[in-house]
Amino acid sequence: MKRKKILITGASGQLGFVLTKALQFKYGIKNIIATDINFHSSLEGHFEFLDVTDLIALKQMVVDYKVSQIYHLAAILSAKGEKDPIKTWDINIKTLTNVLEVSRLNNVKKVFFPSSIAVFGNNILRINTPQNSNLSPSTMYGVTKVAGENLANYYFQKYGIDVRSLRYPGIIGHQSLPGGGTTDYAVEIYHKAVRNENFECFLEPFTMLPMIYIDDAVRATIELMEAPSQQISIRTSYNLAGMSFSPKDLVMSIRKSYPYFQVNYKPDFRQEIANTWPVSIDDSKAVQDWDWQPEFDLNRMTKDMIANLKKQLLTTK
Ligand code: AKB
Repeated sequence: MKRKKILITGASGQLGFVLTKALQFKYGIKNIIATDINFHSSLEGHFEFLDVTDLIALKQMVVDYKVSQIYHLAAILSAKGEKDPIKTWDINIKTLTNVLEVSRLNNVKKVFFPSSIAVFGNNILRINTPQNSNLSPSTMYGVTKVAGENLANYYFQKYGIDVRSLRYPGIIGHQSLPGGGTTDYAVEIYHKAVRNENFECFLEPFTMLPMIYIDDAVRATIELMEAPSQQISIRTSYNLAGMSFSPKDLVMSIRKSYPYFQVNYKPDFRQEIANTWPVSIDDSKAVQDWDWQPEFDLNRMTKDMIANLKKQLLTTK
């Protein structure tokens, strides 16, 4: 059997960093090429600087290393994207079309493209948001994800490229910080708690959003990519659920370990984005097609986050 050669874009990002390690573990460190425009100093193995807007550079790398799969994670997220919507459109769409075109022309068989709950906007059922909801996103990031889902489907239908995708909820992990999302508060809050510092939350206390622990997000990605092709019935992007909670729920969970943890609420423009997103997600298609089951609920995640962040604090002291 031909060995997989996997190229990851955005490997220094919040998800990319952890997914790179998981893929290195699963397929062998020699078979993974991690790329980004920034270097994460804890990344091990083969790393290359790559700006995915540069079609020639991407193509060269795919040809040189005989890449057979691409996980394309590089993107601008929802909140940062609203500061410069045109740049967000340019970067998110240009990088995805480059990845798909290079794949088409150079025999890359499989591509992973992350979508997001940001594809949903007003006019949806916000509780258990169904897979086939109307997609009218409220952010440019969401607009690029809707377009990306359709591009993924197009390249599958027209050229037979095995593109697979997940609509990630907010991802929470201890290994790396998110950059520029509406759900970022749910990571930052743990960093403050373990340092015994107060936290200022940019969302209102009862803003319930879909979230997922990074271990589950990484496992879902690999399970989707490993599933037999005939089981994949969604070629735009699968709804994916982990848990749902509000800032208030999260504070209560943290207070089990830090009873005096203080939070004050100062909602900003990100509140308006969150108001248009689902409260919870119906991921029955993922359950049906490739047997998806999350393992982490809020309290289990909190225990794991706190234990790991405490360890990190001790080693950096
Ligand atoms: C964001 O908040 O922009 C991301 C996402 C839900 O896609 N975390």
